[in-house]
Amino acid sequence: MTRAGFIALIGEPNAGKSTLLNRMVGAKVSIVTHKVQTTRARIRGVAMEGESQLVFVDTPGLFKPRRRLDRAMVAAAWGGAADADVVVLLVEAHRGVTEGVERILEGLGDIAKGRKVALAINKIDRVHSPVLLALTQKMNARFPFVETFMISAEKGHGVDHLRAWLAEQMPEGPWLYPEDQIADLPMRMIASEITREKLTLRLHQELPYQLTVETENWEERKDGSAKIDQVVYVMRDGHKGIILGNRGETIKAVSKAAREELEEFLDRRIHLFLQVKVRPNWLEESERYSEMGLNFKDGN
Ligand SMILES: Nc1nc2c(ncn2[C@@H]2O[C@H](COP(=O)(O)OP(=O)(O)OP(=O)(O)O)[C@@H](O)[C@H]2O)c(=O)[nH]1
Ligand SMILES: [Mg+2]
Repeated sequence: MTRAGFIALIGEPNAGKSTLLNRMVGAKVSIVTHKVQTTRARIRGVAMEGESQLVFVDTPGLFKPRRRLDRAMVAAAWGGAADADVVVLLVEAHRGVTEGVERILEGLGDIAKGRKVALAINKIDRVHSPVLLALTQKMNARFPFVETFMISAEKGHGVDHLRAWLAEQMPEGPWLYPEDQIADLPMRMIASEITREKLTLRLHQELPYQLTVETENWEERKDGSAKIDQVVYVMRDGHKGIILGNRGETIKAVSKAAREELEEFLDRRIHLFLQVKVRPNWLEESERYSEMGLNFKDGN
């Protein structure tokens, strides 16, 4: 008898949701950075555990939204939780019950009505065990989690145990994806995300938030390689200058890093061309949202 279902990973920005998704899938499907608000839309990764197919849904971090993009991201995250069979709330071991975690706990009541909610205390590599015990008790006093796991998504501690438990929770039924599929995200979007990750890692302060990357053209070549054209949208001339860098060195380095990762992911040669365009109002353009996989109206 086969099983299959959806597992939503939710939590504050930077909790390690994307890191966990990638580890579960065994490949880098969702981008990861040390900065908050890296993931912008729901990203599905598929993992197999025995006869169970686990479809992990990585979501944007949950935080107090201020701008349209924030609101669309937070709506996508809660929507992911509401659509799942099991929800896993990730909290950071060393940060404990923050204000942000409190706010998520308030929203969990409704979500728990139709599904199981488990707690995963992540980044246990950063704390000593007494802290974990106290945090487990505190969290479980606030919300009736069906199970608590202590993990390090980065180092892999406790992840097998979590995966095995999740496999048992999946409803009986046919698999939802071919056995060898690891992600449900168009290649052009994966390509845009990789470039956005490299930009985010290189740029400082608020800038990563103010840009978006789109794959405009994807051309298959006879020699087996592909030519990919991407546009980086920014809001101001000054931002364009920062992204280009002195004599174009920043954009060159980003382009090289993104190309190398894409080549590894696709196992073929890639020619990547990046163009930076100033678009003062892109955060208010519905097309930008659909390209990101978000619902523009959710940002109202
Ligand atoms: N020490 C430690 N760091 C971790 C662990 N898991 C994730 N990280 C780091 O935490 C940072 C954030 O990880 P992400 O996976 O991008 O977090 P996220 O929850 O997806 O963040 P958003 O997409 O912004 O909501 C990265 O620098 C990770 O390397 C862990 O188990 N231990
Ligand atoms: Mg993420």
